Amino acid sequence: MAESKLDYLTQEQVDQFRTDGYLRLPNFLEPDEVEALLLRSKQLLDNFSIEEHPLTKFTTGDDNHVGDEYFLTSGDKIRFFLEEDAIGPDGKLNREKQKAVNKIGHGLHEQDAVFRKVTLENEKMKAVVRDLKFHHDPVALQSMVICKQPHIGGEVPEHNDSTFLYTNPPSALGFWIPLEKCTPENGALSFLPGSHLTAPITKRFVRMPGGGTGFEHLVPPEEAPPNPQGKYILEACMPGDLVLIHGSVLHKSERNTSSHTRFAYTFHMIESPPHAEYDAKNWLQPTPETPFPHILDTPNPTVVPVGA
Ligand SMILES: O=C(O)CCC(=O)C(=O)O
Repeated sequence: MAESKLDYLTQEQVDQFRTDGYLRLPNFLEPDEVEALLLRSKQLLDNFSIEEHPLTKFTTGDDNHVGDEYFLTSGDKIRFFLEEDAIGPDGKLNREKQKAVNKIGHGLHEQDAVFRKVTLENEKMKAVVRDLKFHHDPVALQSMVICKQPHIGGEVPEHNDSTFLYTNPPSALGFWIPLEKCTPENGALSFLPGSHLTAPITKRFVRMPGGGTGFEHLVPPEEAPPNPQGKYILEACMPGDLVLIHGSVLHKSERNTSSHTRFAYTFHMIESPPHAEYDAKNWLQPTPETPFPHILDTPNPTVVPVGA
């Protein structure tokens, strides 16, 4: 296929994303943009009311994923999910609220001007989206600040994003921007390169008919292929880098054992109809007031599919 003109990425970067299923773009944001995001994240932590908070913890295991109303209605709001280890046996916070939050989500890109600017009003971001040709007409689905608090910042086990942000066909694409240096000690992300080509999406995270959330199998569990094995690559990152994450690539992050936070801003895009279907089973639902915002002013005329 003839290569078309690229606006931000090089053809080598596009090819690397297609081969590995992820791509780190150093220095994507300017230092003042990173500073603004970090400052705003800290202001949000300072300003939220812990007295009115339901003490919802953010858990990521297969058996105990978060699924209460506070979580399920957070798609168009700015809400605060707590580290499991920040709540003591008495059910109360065991540290100051600023050091207890696992993540802030899931409507930062809509509700907050600082996050909106880098997500929806960012010409460089749009250029990356055009160059990747991953989606015809992407919409922003959700956004989060992941805090990875010192000592208690929980591990994120091996997963792929299209399981949690499901469309038919799968189309999730993650944008992950460290706001602080990410090291092996503070829980940098690591990836299984190429796993997006061999690990199909076999289950999806849904609202359960009886309430809460759980997984629906897309193939019978006994027929689901085991996750591919291989060598994970740890991506140490600097503030302002952008890591693009294919929705099928396996990735994870370890517990933060250091005494420093590891703030990162991340958001996800999905394809929109008629190219992909987003249904009512998904945990995150758009509302009439806040439909998922489109990213591109003009949809990509062609896309180049990649993945299992
Ligand atoms: O920031 C992290 O540690 C994990 C992020 C992640 O895995 C995701 O957003 O899919």
